[in-house]
Amino acid sequence: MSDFKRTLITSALPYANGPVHIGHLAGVYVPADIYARYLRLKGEEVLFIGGSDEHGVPITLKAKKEGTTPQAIVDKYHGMIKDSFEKFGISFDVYSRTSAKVHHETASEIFKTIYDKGGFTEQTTEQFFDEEANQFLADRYITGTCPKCGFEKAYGDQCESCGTSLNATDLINPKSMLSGNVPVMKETKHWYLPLDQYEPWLKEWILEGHREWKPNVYGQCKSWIDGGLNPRAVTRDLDWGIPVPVAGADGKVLYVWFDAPIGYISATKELTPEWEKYWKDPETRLLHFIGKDNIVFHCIIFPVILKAEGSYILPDNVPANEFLNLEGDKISTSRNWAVWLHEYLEEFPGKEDVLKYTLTANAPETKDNDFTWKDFQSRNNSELVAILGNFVNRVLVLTNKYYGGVVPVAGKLELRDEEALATLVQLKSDIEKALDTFHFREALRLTMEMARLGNKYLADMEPWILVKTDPERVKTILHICLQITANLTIAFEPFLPYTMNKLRFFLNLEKLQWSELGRRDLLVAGDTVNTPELLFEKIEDDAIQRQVDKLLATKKSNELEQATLAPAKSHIEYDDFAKMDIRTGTIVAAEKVAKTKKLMKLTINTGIDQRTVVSGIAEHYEPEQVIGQRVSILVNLAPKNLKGIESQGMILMAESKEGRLVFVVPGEEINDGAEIK
Ligand code: B3M
Ligand code: ZN
Repeated sequence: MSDFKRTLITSALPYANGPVHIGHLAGVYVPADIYARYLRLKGEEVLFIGGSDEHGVPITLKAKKEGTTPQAIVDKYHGMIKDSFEKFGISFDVYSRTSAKVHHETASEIFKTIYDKGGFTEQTTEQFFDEEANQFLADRYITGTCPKCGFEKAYGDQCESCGTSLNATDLINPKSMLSGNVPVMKETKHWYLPLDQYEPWLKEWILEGHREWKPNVYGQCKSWIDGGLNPRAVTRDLDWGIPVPVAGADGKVLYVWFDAPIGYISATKELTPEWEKYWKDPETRLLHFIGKDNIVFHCIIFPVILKAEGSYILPDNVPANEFLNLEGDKISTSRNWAVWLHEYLEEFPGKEDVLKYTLTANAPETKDNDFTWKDFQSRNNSELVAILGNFVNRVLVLTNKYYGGVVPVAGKLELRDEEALATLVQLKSDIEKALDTFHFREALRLTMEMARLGNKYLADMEPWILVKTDPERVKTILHICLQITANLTIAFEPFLPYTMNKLRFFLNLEKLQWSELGRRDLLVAGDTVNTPELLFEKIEDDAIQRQVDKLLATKKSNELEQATLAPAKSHIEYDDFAKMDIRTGTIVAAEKVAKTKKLMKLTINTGIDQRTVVSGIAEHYEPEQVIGQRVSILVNLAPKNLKGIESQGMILMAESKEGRLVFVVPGEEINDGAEIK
């Protein structure tokens, strides 16, 4: 790292087709933010880039679904996403968007440069076309079965189940998302990035040159490269996106995965006229923080684009994470199986750091991981409250109580004091090692060790007992505790920035540099501290239960939605229908049929007569509820004996998705006896 002068951190640009959830935060933005804050604390030159991805089929499909324009969709969600990130304190230096003019220009220029160099191949091929919608079916406009894993809802550009990047023509049983029809093949011309030609270079650059990449990242790259790379189309037949900037490309736009990563460059341009320093100077270290489904695009396709253009640096590392699940199930926008950041912000105001803490403590760094509300609660209550909060609070309360808030003078240190202070220094170096290698959950664990150390030291020393017999010794003990507390403001700053802001206020401390971590003189005798408030509050069971219930309700409604309606029965002739004599009627008496659960004996006024009908509604209604109920009744059904009662007809009931039976009722203006036909 020392070969570099500065670091450029990018974080994946979320599609502006929906709000962001905890999976986004855990996989990408929290680790990127921790790293950016850490480098800033070290006084390094660093930029942290973010923005919304506003092109591609995910946007146009969402617009279609909401019955609005793609522009309206991206405006809405870009605003929402940006707001959530701001409130969570994700410390971007710039948060841009790919519909920005500077981005259209930058992406077009890069395409043109490669085009002019002859860096693309042109191919006319047959692509899927929806005749009803009169449109070519790019990427997510088409679904089908993944040829690799058999997942039935793979998209035309990628299978979300196994992560494979696909061409639409690879799909088995392709289907149009527009009409649901089987598409036809139609000729169209596109420009391709000849990835195959870059194979030897990729082998050398990644497989030889970047063995230090995380095993999940290196492994995916290796399997891609070893599997052989094919030319990949970088243009699409679509009406939303950046128009292909060459002659003869009417109605075509740049492929979203061509333009989106260039968004990192455009955002840097938007931020600073010195953008080239960050993108073209080999002394810049470029890092892409992403989720695992984006690995191929950031490690292979984007680098090939940059290489083909020729004047840009390449990523030095791509610390991609695996996925976060929620309560044992894959997070899914379409199934609403997520914890949405904008909702969390409303439901747990002031607890941004708590969520970040939980997500980091349980980060999906080496494998998929699970977020549970129970774990969230216990991380808060038994770690943040019971260790960090408790330690800080006791130290500040005692300092106020014994010394009126003035930092006491330390006497001669005992071995135990020296040991505690030495452990701080050791922990600092361990935390650095973890952060430098993107092991954020380990770094957080070690940082919490620092608070644990303080908590234990304080408990072992028992100043509240000693104060009666050896008040001088107590001064030393609290002096040490205050130094530990001051050190925590540095160590926790990358992880819990809002909380450390508060803690610095309690201690009357400025923001300190990372290099000062481990010092034993961050506060000096005579400095004053303020009366503390609690750093964290306990989260009660009912708050957690509300979240669990909310998810249960989601699960239930998903299941109902999935419960498929019975298919239509086969045709009958009109005469068959005409045989039925259905009338309007009113229930005039009702009683449960003894020794049965389901049956109710009804007396019904049919207009033509009063008759008895035995009906299976007793599990759904009480007799007194149905007296007076209007009904539709089939009066010429052959009588049938049920539990010793002759049933003379059948009332019509509709069955809801939940299996509830509901009366099919004639309008009020119809008298009993009217024929239904
Ligand atoms: N928007 C995909 C995603 O949100 C895509 C990332 C772009 S990064 C340049 O997972
Ligand atoms: Zn698959």
